[in-house]
Amino acid sequence: MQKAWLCLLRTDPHDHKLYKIYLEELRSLVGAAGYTVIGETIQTRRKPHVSLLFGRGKLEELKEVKRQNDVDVFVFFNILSTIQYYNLSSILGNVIDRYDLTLQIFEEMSMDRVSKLQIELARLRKHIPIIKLLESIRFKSGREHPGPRSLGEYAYHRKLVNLVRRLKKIERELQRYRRMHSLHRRKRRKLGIPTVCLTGYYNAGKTTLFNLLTGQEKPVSPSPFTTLSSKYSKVQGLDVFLIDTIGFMTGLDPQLIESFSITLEDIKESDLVLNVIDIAENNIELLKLRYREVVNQLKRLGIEEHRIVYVLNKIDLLSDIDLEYRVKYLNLENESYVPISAKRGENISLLTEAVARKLANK
Ligand SMILES: Nc1nc2c(ncn2[C@@H]2O[C@H](COP(=O)(O)OP(=O)(O)OP(=O)(O)O)[C@@H](O)[C@H]2O)c(=O)[nH]1
Ligand SMILES: [Mg+2]
Repeated sequence: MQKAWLCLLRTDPHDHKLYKIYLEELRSLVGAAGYTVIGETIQTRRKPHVSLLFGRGKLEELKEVKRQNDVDVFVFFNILSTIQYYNLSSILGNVIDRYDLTLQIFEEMSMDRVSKLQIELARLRKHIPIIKLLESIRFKSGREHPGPRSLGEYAYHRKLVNLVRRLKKIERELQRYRRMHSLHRRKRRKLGIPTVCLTGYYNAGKTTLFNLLTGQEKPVSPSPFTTLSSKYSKVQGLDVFLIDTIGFMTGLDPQLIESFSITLEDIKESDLVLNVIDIAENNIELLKLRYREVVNQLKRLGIEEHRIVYVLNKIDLLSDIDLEYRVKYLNLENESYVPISAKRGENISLLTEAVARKLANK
């Protein structure tokens, strides 16, 4: 297994909790991507170094870490700018940030054409600026010497042109898929069948619930992002169309989210959104952080509160008292929520009743 070293820059010196949760999240993602975590470096600095993220002293420490521990990859929690990425890679070798890590996991999980295209688009959007930077550095250093530009520079330029061409091609293909998608959506609307969408953090149990309600057998697993592209099916015994979607994640780069716009349109266009929450998450602060992340993303997508039902999943792992405590902790007492166990099929009729009621009141 490849050895990974985690790096995180903490910009708020008063934050004594949140950064630990971020690290825990990063650790589980790094594990899911198939690396073994062998250590971590955290630096507190109010302002990130513009071109290095960490301070120079800390980077010297990291160089030493690499030498002593044979690190295969440095994984940064912070999203790196093009120049930071370029400099850190030159100093430390293989460097990735949370964005790259997420893409790596997505790639592992992607089965269908739309997901693959969306991932490639996200990758190109990130890498084209880096190649551009490399090219401009080479060009500048080339200008210092008389004579024609070297073959190396030419190759870089060609590469860039090809990548931009590929990016445009993917954007066009995804645009075609998007049009096809909205056509399907309009057809469903004409039939008068309401659409209900399952959203939530990765691993919340969305697909387990989807399978239970529709009789499908879509893949379910404890690894993050098992579902990448939306799945669609009629609910058994209810005149409702159900959509299963990609899971959310803390601090996902907007560019990455933008690349998955087809999926996001499914959420936006739904009559009702089921916000599936793993209410049994061991770390109660992580539970809150994840809950807030999804709530914020839904707000950003313009989903109004009256269109949301909170589905508190995995109650088979909790006592009634614990469940009650957590409902209060998340301030959900006055919201419309249903505690269920998708795995055991507990309270499913309560959920379908709540869905039918909400749809009738629309
Ligand atoms: N104990 C328990 N485990 C559950 C329940 N629902 C789902 N799980 C487990 O939680 C894990 C994640 O389930 P999924 O249905 O794949 O979750 P998801 O939200 O679709 O995850 P992504 O597709 O990765 O976003 C699996 O190991 C399921 O078996 C439940 O009600 N109780
Ligand atoms: Mg899923």
